[in-house]
Amino acid sequence: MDRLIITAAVNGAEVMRAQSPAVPYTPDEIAQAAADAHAAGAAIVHVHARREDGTPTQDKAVYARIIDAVAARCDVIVQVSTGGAVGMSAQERSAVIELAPEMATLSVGSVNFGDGVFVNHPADVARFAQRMQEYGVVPEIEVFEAGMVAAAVRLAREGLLRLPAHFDFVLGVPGGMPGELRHLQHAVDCLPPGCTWTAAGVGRAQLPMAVCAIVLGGHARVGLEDNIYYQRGRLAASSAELVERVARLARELGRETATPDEARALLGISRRP
Ligand code: KMH
Ligand code: ZN
Repeated sequence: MDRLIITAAVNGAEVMRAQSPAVPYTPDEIAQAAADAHAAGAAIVHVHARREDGTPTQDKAVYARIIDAVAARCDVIVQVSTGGAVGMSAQERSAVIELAPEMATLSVGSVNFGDGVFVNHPADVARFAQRMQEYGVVPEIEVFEAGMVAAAVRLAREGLLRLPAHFDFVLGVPGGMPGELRHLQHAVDCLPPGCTWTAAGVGRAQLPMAVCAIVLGGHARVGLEDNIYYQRGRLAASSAELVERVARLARELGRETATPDEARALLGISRRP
């Protein structure tokens, strides 16, 4: 099996300090959380831009500050969000692609997202994919329902995506596929040959999905975006603490963690910003 790529999703767009005081908001706080997660074993950090008060923004100037602040600390891969927050327009979400980051998320379908709807119109998805090709950005395809894998294959047939690609199975969003092994296994079984995948379990599904991914030969995403608890009743001190546990479990199960450069090789990232 390949080395395990751990992605740290350090803040997201929805979780606020009122829920977890460890959620980073400013570019410096996000970069420090990224560096700490990297030191704990993460090869990729998935980041969302926030304003000073913590509200989500897709302002590309803020993303540029985050990317620079991370690069000043370590060589971890920065994967920016083009998902943003529920309710944002596709236009505001996509502006960050123009920074030509190493990686960006690409959501390929719509899904109920808790009390809201995460809307991804097919025409917008095609534009996001096209822009990522233009700017040489490696996409991570976000899959909230197994049928979204077929949507990605359709994009590839239209020449908007290169296969094999890298997928992120998000399990446990209320409205999406549940955080259970049978759902993860089905999503994996739907993949075209040669694709790589990460499992991101939400809430209490985070740790079990990460362990399933370690054993099945996938990769794992943890962090405060998806889950703020270390264990029942105890908040995680940081995303790094969640990364450190998965890295330790992976080693116990016979998989070493990938460095950022090893992850670049596995995911076909050839260009450093
Ligand atoms: N905040 C969610 C609505 C992504 O980063 O690309 C979407 C999201 C996915 O977090
Ligand atoms: Zn995200």
